Amino acid sequence: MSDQVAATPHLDALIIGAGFSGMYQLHCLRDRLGLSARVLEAADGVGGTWYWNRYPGARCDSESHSYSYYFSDELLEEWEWSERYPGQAEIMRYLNHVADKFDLKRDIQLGTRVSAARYDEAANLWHVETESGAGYSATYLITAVGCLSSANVPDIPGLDSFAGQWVHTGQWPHEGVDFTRKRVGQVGTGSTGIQAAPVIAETAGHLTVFQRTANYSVPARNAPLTEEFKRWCHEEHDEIRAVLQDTPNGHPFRIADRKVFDVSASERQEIYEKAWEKGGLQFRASFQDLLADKAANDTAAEFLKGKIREVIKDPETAAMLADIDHPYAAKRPPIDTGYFEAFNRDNVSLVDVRKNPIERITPKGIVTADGVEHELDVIVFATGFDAMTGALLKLGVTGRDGQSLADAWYAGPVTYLGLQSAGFPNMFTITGPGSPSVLCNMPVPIEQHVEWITDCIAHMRANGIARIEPEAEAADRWVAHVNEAANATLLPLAKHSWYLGANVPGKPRVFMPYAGGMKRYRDICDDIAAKGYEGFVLDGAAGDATAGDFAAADSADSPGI
Ligand code: N01
Repeated sequence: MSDQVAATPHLDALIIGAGFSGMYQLHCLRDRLGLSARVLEAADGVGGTWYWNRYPGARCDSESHSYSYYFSDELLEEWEWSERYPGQAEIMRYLNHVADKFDLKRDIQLGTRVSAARYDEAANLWHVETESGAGYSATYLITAVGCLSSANVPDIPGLDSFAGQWVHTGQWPHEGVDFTRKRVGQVGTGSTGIQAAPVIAETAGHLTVFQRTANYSVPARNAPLTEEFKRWCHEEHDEIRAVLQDTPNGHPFRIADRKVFDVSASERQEIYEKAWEKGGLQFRASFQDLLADKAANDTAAEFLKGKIREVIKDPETAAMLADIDHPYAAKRPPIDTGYFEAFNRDNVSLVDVRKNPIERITPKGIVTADGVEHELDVIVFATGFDAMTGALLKLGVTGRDGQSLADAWYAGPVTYLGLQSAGFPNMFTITGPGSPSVLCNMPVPIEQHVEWITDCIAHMRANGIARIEPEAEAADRWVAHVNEAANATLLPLAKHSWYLGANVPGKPRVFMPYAGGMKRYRDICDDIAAKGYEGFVLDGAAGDATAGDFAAADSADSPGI
């Protein structure tokens, strides 16, 4: 265990996780409210998802000037990103810089994995245990474990017998993996696989990509930032912050007002071409109805499939890559640097495991249903995560009356605003299920949650409120609203999406993130707080107002766009 901190029997607040969320939460509670607070972090360094995801090509899909904290002007002024999209190593330098600047490390206990958290009603305290047997108690428990931190390694028979090396992209070895002249198999073609494949192909002897669901991708067009752009970021950070906070998905670009069929087919083609040339997630913002109207979406889907066919030389491979079964951006849309081009290399091949599923792994490699044994030296699982709930449920949380979080969520997560669950007083979740989180540029929802939680705790302390938790009815109404918001978009049409939990066998199929837009969500949270924490029970007394119906989702505001 590094960076040891002397054990403290009781704290005001215990925070689990030292990524973007946990670090800012520590700063707010300790330095703004003056509470005793500590972060417990399983890794040996800060950084959260970026600590673990060191796979080749790991880079953020959000543009660097938006993938930053905006709470400190001084930080914004002193930090300078080098490229349009920040790479994993640069993000780690940034997060370490933040941790040092705000002197956070002295209250972050590394190498400490939480194994249980139990609410003690009589004492109104959370008792937290770690794998090493240490115990803590705290009044407030804040989980900052990230939405994509519980690696999903598929349960394929024979994996243990594999004679080569296998790795998951989300648990990448710090010493790296040498692919030189090796036969590499990559399972998975989500955002991660699409980033990793072209980089692995550069050194591998041969790369075989096992594709279950074909995916769209738009070129990232990463490049070094110009001095002029860097200057603009420093001078205009107030304006950039305003855009980030005003857009439905927290990105630094606005969604066009026009609808797909407002323009002629040739104008549309021109708009898509320009967006393609510009590159990045901004492609989604070309029209406001791309995620609301299937016919509108089809035009973008056809454009992108056409690009795949144009790039790929081998017609059979092109057909497999363009055989995409979901609307564009109904799954998290990847962006890439040379993904499709990689399939034109002699050392890269594609296997369709929708048609011929992986049956087993042998000491030599992967056997598919057609009986072919694909001989491999390394298997890379780019198979994603038990998203949004996996890491939370692994904490072993038990709330009031001995009810576990796993039992409370047996049919899918039930939260109020993604922030709290009924029966788990004083436990807050940053970017939990039911909040916009993964549908946004993450630092934006993270800062909003941290600040809302901080204000809530400040309110409790100022008013002698010992406990806060949602009314069960308010949480149920919120879940209904989350469904309503998702159903106003095309997002649920992607049947194999981790947004729905569909990538993990046996996981309840529930659309988890809030698709009503970050701006609307922020307004709802602020309104609820302004009304005396409507829908929450404060210190045993019901809040003075009952949560309203949150207004119908406006599809034009969908953050998936
Ligand atoms: O994971 P995924 P990811 N047999 O779940 C396949 C964020 N991210 O790590 O679609 C065969 O998207 C699975 O197939 P299917 C971003 O939010 C951010 O790529 O389930 N295949 C799919 O192709 C992203 O969405 C950045 O049919 C199997 C792939 O594995 C999220 O992380 C960069 C399989 C998993 O795709 C997750 O992305 C990268 C099996 N048994 C990622 N099991 C940033 O820029 C799964 N698959 C911040």
